[in-house]
Amino acid sequence: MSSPHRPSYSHTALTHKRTARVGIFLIVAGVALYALYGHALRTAILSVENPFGSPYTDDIPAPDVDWNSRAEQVKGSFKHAYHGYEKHAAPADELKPISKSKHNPFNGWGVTIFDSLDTMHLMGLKDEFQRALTVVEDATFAMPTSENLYAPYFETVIRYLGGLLAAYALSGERILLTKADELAELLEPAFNTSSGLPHFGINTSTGNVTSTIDVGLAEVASLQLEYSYLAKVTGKRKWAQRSQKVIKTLYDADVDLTGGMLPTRWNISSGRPIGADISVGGQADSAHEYLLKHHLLTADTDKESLELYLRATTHILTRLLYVSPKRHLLYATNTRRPSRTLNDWPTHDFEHLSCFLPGLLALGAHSLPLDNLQSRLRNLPENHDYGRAREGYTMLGQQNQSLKEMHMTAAEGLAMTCWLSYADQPTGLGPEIMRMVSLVNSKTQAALWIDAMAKWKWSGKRGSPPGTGAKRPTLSRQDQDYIVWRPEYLLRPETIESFYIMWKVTGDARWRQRGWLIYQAIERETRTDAGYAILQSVAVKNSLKDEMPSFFLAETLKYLYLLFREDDVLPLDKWVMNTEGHPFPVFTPDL
Ligand code: DMJ
Repeated sequence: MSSPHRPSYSHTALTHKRTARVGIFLIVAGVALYALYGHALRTAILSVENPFGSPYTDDIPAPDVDWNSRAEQVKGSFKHAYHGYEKHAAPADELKPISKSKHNPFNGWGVTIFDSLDTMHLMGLKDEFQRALTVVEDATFAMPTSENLYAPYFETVIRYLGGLLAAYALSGERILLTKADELAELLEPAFNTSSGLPHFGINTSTGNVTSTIDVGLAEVASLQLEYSYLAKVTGKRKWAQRSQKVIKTLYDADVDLTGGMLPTRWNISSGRPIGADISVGGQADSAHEYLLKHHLLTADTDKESLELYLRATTHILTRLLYVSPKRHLLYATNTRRPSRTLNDWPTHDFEHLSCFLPGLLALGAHSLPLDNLQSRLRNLPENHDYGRAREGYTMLGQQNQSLKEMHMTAAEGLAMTCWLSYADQPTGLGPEIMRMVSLVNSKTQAALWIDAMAKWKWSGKRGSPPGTGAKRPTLSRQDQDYIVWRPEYLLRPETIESFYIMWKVTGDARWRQRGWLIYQAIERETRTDAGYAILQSVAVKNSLKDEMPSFFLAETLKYLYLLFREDDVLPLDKWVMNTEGHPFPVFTPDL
């Protein structure tokens, strides 16, 4: 007889089975949920709401701020980072700032040195610059080990070639140009494609190239500045032809499906786009940037790139900008289009990488005759017929604001969201990706910015345009209107880069002060004995990770330094920065 207090064996077995099934279900569900929401979950668990108090009280600078002394402090930070690299890692690529060791993610040729050359020159660090030149003199650009089978073409161009050329432009040191030309020769196998779009990677020792045919837009279309300038200073026509062929391939491509904007994936054999996904961030960012910048660098002579830029920005302003439901944050989404017949699907992700966009829009609004394009273009935007491009342009024209104002309004709103992405965090540093909350309930949802602008106009233009105006930072996750989707802070430059241009274009000192607050957060949260380290999470104090990317010295610290310096070292109408923050002087092409 079984005891009344003890369940029978079979009952126990059944209960165990059920418990096991429930357990397995919970584990599977847990794994699935973690895979889907892992980053956000980690942030939510690890962060305690407002554990450190808001780091920001005021973004209006005191009238007596000594900006030059702030620039000097940034120079001190650069020295700390570079000396740490020299001591523990040189001549390898990058410093590991916690373990005080080194690693070689970019061919092992000393990328931190090449990427830092022009920043050192601008900061007047003569000894460091001379020491770096000795490494440049010895460079052979051979692949050092079998681990580094291929030099990634894009990274090699923007960091090494761009770094050499900008340092040459600033210093006139001939060896820098000689080495730039040598490197470009070694990269030549990349252009062994009928489209003129480069291969993803090259082995500079053997001439072998990667076999991938499907390559990201940024990787195939971010070389025009470097090659056109190289042609100018060497007098070699073939470098100009490399750049021109890429522009022609992009210009001739059928981009009806994406409203005239360049999609994210490209077939380097046919020179045609693959699919119709669009991004202003990862995989695409610098290609959009080079459309405007190549037009400006070539003293406004490259009309095709300008036309492509107008198509891209028209699509961005009318289809990719949204205003969040509660806090009215302006953001730029990426879109996916799974097949020709389906509609674009907005991801509502706003990436740190996309925070270059406000600066780009402001630079365009400042430099282009946006409301008098006849003076510059034969094929005017209103005559375009790339799917919805003409429709988009008409929509912009109906806003009762000049095109210049529209571009500047968008720039201001986007830069504000990029700023809040920093100011809202306990560390004061911005995450890699925010996923914007697009739907609260049927009445409260994100709106296309262009629709919100039209509504604002018809209701009498009360208050500031949608997505702009003063907004207070908040540490309350509920009020933020976004989820921190990827919580890392990678010492990236884009937000500071945009503040620099916003400051130059608007003269509004709040952009400088916001830059100062971010600089203080970098010092407080990321500094180590040997340099500066990226963070695993912007919500977690001391979540340092052992990496110091070279773009921190090439861009983040350079833009901070330039933002604070009182004199105009690189006037916007005379110098154009490549996507790695390397400045080239404006010139008229003769090749
Ligand atoms: C840099 O290498 C360049 O700015 C590039 O265009 C994007 N990624 C990094 C910085 O975030």
